[in-house]
Amino acid sequence: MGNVVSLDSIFGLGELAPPLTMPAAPEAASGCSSSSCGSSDGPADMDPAVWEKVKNHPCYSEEAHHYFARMHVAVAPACNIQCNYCNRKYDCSNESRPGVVSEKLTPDQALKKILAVAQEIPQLSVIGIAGPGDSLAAAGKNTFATFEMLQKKAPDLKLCLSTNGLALPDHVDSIAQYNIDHVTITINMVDPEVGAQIYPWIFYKHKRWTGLDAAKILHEQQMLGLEMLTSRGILVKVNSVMIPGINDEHLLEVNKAVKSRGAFLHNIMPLISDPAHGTYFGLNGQRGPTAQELKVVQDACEGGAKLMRHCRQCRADAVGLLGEDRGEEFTADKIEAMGAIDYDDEARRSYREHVEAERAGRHASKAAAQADVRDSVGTAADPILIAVATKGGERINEHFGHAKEFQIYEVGPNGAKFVGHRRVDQYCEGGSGDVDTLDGVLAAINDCTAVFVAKIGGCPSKSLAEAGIEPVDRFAFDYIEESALAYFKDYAERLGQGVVQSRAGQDAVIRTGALTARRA
Ligand code: CLF
Ligand code: SF4
Repeated sequence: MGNVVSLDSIFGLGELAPPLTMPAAPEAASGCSSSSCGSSDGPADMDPAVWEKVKNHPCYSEEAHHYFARMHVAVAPACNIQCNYCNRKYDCSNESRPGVVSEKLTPDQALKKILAVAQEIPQLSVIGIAGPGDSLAAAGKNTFATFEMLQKKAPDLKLCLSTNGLALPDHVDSIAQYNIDHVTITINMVDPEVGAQIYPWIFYKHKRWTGLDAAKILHEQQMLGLEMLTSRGILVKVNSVMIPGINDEHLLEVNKAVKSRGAFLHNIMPLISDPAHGTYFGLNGQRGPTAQELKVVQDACEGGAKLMRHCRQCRADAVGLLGEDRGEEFTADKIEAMGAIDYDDEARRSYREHVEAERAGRHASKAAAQADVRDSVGTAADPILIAVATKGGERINEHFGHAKEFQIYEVGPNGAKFVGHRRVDQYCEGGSGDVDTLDGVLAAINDCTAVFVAKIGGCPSKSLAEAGIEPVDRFAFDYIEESALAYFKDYAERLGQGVVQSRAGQDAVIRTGALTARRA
């Protein structure tokens, strides 16, 4: 495989060129960029040492997720607890969710795969171990063996792991020793009464524990592990699965508890529940939240631990930008067939320099667009949601019919910010659109006022307009946030004239599970 990848191909530009210049910031623009008002904190919002750790991490920085890729290696099959939303299965062509992988790897196989992917994908910045079981069960043997080799071979890649926290306190020294700067703990409760409804059992100190005892031990280990990591300056993200009727309201308590122990981010994710997955919750009819139910809980937690809203609930062997999965390009037989891989970080270095320069300009241009809206709209209109078809680079650069997900931005008088994403089936296959698929897209973005696209055909445009969602292609290949702010200014004016109606009160359907490469 070659390692020369043009930036045009990375950003998926093509038929239309992007704007070559950035809008200039007016002198009156304040220092409050949109990035400091939303989930995408920038260099002005944090300690420079912390910014260095997060700026290229697609999960820890919302902004970085438009530019950088992660790769998971599935070296940790064992788990020491049972969650009612998990049923680990190996390989299923229709499934894509955490805990599911196609191929389990040894540390040696994992290293070779990482080096192959690093040569091919210059956006790669983070290697994570997230299962398919728990990265620290079985004493974390394979996890640390993989990171030890990787640290020596490819020191520019950041190391990241994800755990349920039960064995975490025993492994904090090793985590520090291998320079693992980013740890995710899945914490769904801080009250064992709630925990007992989520975890039927745990395996701890050579014994199986059930019920309240199990939940109490897990809770204590999670809190202890979190405190031990943050006291050493290791960044901790907390993932919580939102389970309506069980822990939805309780997640506010979780948010407070993890903030007080120094968690860097809190990621509240919708429950993935389907009888076909064979999980306890799936088989017992436990539903996941709707889009607005999730947003209400996330919004209620604003002001506590900072929220992550761009999680894609990846598979344990995911490869690529968060909104894509290129795993099928790097299957075990393809990697096996390769000879020795020469490690070269040149392409990744140039890519990072390019992104660094681009982002510096963006902070000023976002601040300018925000100041313009604040001055001209004031509080005349409530925030709205906009769905965006994008392939990355923070631009509107995807056709409506080719989108497999829409990114959702909330834009209002205080700025524009990413608040989520909605998976959809691709509407246009082989040159023609599918009506049933279009219904699914409409349901997924039904709470949005507009959808921004690089291009859209007449039929879907008409259906969107009939559903009350405005198709907008006039910002094709422009930056998302600046375009959203320009649109909002115009929308507020039209709203005042009675030309458009507010879509407040609409809800949408979340389709859970991660993106996956299409299999033959
Ligand atoms: Fe992987 Fe997790 Fe590290 Fe990211 S994923 S181990 S922190 S590199 Fe990211 Fe995927 Fe969400 Fe995880 S989008 S599931 S939050
Ligand atoms: Fe599954 Fe992870 Fe829960 Fe273990 S901790 S049961 S792998 S979801």
